[in-house]
Amino acid sequence: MSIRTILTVPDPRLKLASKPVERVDDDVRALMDDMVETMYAADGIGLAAIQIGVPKRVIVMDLSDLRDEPRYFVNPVITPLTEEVRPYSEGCLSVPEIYDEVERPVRVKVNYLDYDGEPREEIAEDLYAVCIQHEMDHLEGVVFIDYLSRLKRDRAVRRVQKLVKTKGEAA
Ligand code: GNR
Ligand code: NI
Repeated sequence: MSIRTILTVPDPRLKLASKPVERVDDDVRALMDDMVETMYAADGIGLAAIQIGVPKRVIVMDLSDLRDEPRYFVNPVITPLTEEVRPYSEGCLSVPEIYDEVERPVRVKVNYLDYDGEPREEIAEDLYAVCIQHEMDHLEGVVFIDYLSRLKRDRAVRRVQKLVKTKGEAA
């Protein structure tokens, strides 16, 4: 297992639509293992493969307090179950230190293949619903700041560029 570098905006790879996985094999499981290690190292609650530069429809997540309940989603599909939306202050490992409110449906159905390639279906609510929709967006090349005003988005990108630059100089 290894910790991979997380891409940050405005990296053009974050705009790519990711491709479906044909088979959940050991290569895909090795990718998911690296993603979970990378997510834990960065203190995130979710990570999409494109965030480490791999354009495959793979997501990992851990919403547990002890950070010992990793979940794996291959080729996920979500269906909104309500028109009711709720705002939540979102962050993203690809937009470090920026937080802003995004409105999303409060309940969605999630169909996906798990770590063993078995099909699963779940109902997501609360933070799970927020996170899976945030991650699904990454698979389509969408980052949460794309929902903000042009002004806020441009400001966020510039702040991230500055942050990455100063961190790079410190290293
Ligand atoms: O770690 C993360 N926290 C978070 C907080 C609110 C809404 C969504 C998220 S997902 C984010 C990790 C990430 O960037 N996943 O793509
Ligand atoms: Ni994100």
